[in-house]
Amino acid sequence: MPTALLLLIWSSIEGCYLSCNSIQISLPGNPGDDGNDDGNTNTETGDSGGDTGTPPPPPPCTFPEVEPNNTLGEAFEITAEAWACGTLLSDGEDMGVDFVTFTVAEDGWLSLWGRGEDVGSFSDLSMSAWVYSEVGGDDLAIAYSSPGSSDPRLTIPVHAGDVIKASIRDQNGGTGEQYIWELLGTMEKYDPLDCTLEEDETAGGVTNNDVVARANQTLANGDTLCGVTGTSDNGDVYRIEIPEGRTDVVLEVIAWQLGSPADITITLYDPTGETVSSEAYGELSTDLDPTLERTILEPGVWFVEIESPPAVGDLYWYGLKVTAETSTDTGI
Ligand SMILES: [Ca+2]
Ligand SMILES: [Ca+2]
Ligand SMILES: [Ca+2]
Ligand SMILES: [Ca+2]
Repeated sequence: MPTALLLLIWSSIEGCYLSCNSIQISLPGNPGDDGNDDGNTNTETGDSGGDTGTPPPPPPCTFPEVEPNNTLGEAFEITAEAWACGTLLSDGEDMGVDFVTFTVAEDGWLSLWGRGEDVGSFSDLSMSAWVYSEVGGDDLAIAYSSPGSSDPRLTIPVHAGDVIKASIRDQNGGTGEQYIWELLGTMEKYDPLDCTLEEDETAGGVTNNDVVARANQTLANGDTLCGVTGTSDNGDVYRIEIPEGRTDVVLEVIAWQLGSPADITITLYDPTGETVSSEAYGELSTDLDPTLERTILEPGVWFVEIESPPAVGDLYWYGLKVTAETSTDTGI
C-alpha cells in the first residue's frame, strides 16, 4: 500500500479552533450500502446464499486490515476519507486489537467513526486515538459510544502533518469471526461549536481555574463557552453573577454529542462555595452531556464547575450554553 496519503481538500480554519462557524454535520455514507436498508453491506461481493452456519465475510472496504497490527508500531497504513475494516481475533497473530495510522493533510476537525453494532458485529467497540503533533503536542482520546449507538465516534481538533494512530477493540475483550469492525476518518468542514467565550485557564494572572477561589471568567446569558479539560486540569470553574430578583439558569453541556471524548459533570456552587446541584448525564444515563437547571433567588456571585474525570488531555473539549434570565417575579 502506498504511503502517500490523500485527504479531502477543504478550506482551512486555522486559528478558529473551537470557534467560527455554526454546526453542520453530515454523516459519511455506508461503504457497502445496497440501498435496501436491511443492514446488509455485502451484496456487492455476493452473499453466502443463506448458509447461516458460516461467518459473514468482512464488509467491503478500501483498507482491509493487515496483521500483525497489535501495537502502535505495527499500525497499518490507511488514508482518511476511506473505510478500513477488520476482525478481532485471538489467533496469536491478531491479539484481539487492531491499529491503523494515517497523516492529517489540513488543520481542522477530524471525525473518527468505529462501526460494529451498526453493521451487525458482536463487538461493543472502544476506540483510542493517539495524535502525534508538532503543533499541539501528543495527546490521546478514547471513545466508547455515540448518540444512539454503542459504536464509538470522536471529533477532535488536528493540525496538518499530525500523525494519527487509532486502535479498535471490543470493550469486554471479545474476539471471534463475528467481531468485525469498520473505521473511517473524515476531515469535517465545520466547527463543532459557535463560541462566544473561550476558556483561559490563567486569565487574570491565576495559576489555573481549577477551584472556586480562582474562578477567573464570568458567564453571562447567551454565552457559549468553549473549553478543554486537559492533562493535570482538575476542573474549570467560572463565575456567574446573579442580580436581585428571580433568575432561571439553564447550563447545557455540548461535548460527547458532537464527538468530544469528554464525559462532563457540571456543578453549581452558591456564593459561599457550597455545592447546590450537580449533573452528570442528560435525560438518559447513556447521554453523557448533562444539563443543569436551577431557579436562583439569592443574588451574588455563583460558580459553575466543569469536570471530565478522568481528564487525560487537550483533546477533551467541551461547550457550555448559558441561559440566565432574570425577572422581578420571585413568586414560586
Ligand atoms: Ca484483526
Ligand atoms: Ca490485530
Ligand atoms: Ca480547562
Ligand atoms: Ca482547569
